[in-house]
Amino acid sequence: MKRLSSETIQSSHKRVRAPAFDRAATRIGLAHIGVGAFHRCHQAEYTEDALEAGADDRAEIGVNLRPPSIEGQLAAQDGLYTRLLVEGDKVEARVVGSIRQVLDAERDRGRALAALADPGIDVITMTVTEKGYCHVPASGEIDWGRTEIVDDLARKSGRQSLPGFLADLLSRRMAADAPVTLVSCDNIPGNGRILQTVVASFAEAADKHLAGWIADNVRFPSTMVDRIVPATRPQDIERAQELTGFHDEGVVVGEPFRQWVLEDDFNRPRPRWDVAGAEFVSDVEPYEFIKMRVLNACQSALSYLGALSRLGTTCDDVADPLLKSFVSRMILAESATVLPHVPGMEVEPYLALTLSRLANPAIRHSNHQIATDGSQKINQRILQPLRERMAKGLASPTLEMAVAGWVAYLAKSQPTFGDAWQASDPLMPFVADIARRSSGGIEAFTRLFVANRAVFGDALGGDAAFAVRIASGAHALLSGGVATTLHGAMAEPIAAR
Ligand code: CS2
Repeated sequence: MKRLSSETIQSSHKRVRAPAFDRAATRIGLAHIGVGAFHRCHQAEYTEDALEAGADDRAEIGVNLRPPSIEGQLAAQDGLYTRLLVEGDKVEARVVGSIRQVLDAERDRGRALAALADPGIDVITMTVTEKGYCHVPASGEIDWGRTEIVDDLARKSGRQSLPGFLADLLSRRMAADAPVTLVSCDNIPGNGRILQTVVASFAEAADKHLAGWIADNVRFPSTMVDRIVPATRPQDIERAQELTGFHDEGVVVGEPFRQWVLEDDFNRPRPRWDVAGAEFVSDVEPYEFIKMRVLNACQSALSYLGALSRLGTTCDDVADPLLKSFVSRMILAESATVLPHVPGMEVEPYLALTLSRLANPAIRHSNHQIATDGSQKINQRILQPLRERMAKGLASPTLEMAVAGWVAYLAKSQPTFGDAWQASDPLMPFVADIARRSSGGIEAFTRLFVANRAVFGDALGGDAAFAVRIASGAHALLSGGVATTLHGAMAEPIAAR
């Protein structure tokens, strides 16, 4: 089987959609940090569409700061890869060519920095996962206690964290007098503000002159990005192979739906992602709130409650009538009351669309994948609406049950609570410690857990009644079973306490 590449694609005998533009005539004017499946199935496809429409001539260079090696995946393929869109039994394959070059910073840091510092690069997008920003989720400030940040501040170069790496990069761009726009495409609210905060705070502590240059020469628009793209499985690679006739190490699989809303704050010519449907608006926050508090909140709640019910993927979860009505009730009766109004994203139709997307049986998005790094996700998805309701004196039994589901999910990963699965979260050392200290008692575990201020903040972390409610929810989920417990939560009144 031939490997996909610029050369082999010329001789393809299958009818595969391939880049309909001259790749050699493009220039590298965009860059992306963190070329994972999500980037390849989202932003890179918007760039592909802009190139194909002849609206832009900027292709991109992709850089990975950490494994997996992007050079291993894409260098031998000249950056080409197949993206499959799947829905039910329909599948559509497209070979994407907007990534012209890839580099692993771990292999050659200097080369990656030099490439990203090229003044010809106008915009650098990034997907580095929520925890990559090294911020405190509850406050959005840089986490000065993070080992990577402490280590990076002690160094003058070769910095490893995202804020440190960007400080190294921006010093080079300062030397080259090359302003740039940095676009966070991760699911954290006000992602541009958070990126700006961590970069500016790090620079302020490391090099005040650089901090001043950044303030004048770097923009950080916020964005809302959306497409469901689970981790690629071996069978996806086989499927792409059947459709295209090529072996491809860079296959990505997503749903047909996609959306991208960006804050219109660029100091370099804006990429023409608008020709592919991206919207440039003055304020992204309302869009982010709706996406994270509806779609992402449903995904997270389902992932914990689904895993506790021994279900495998989101589509299995929403096929369960009780889980589906639980999340619908959580959004409509509770989260919706603290959502902004965005024309075209009204809650009821948006939730209906969300549930139909989540029910797509061709998307195998595993509960454990979504449950990963919950400490970085729960704030924007569940805790923030809960806090806002609490401030209005309103009870939130289903949002709180989603939190209890998270606590029970983490507890069950521990030997004292059954060692049911392996959970993955930066919080795991803390979880292991409090599990040992509470020796199998879920109430004690929950009280210690909820007192974690970096996740819960002061209002929830210091609220003893909240801790008691979460503990009793987690206890019920673990001992009384998921179905009975959810029925109980859905029957509770939600008016003022
Ligand atoms: C998911 C998201 O894994 C997760 O945390 O909730 O990746 C989700 O699929 C995307 O935000 C959809 O745009």
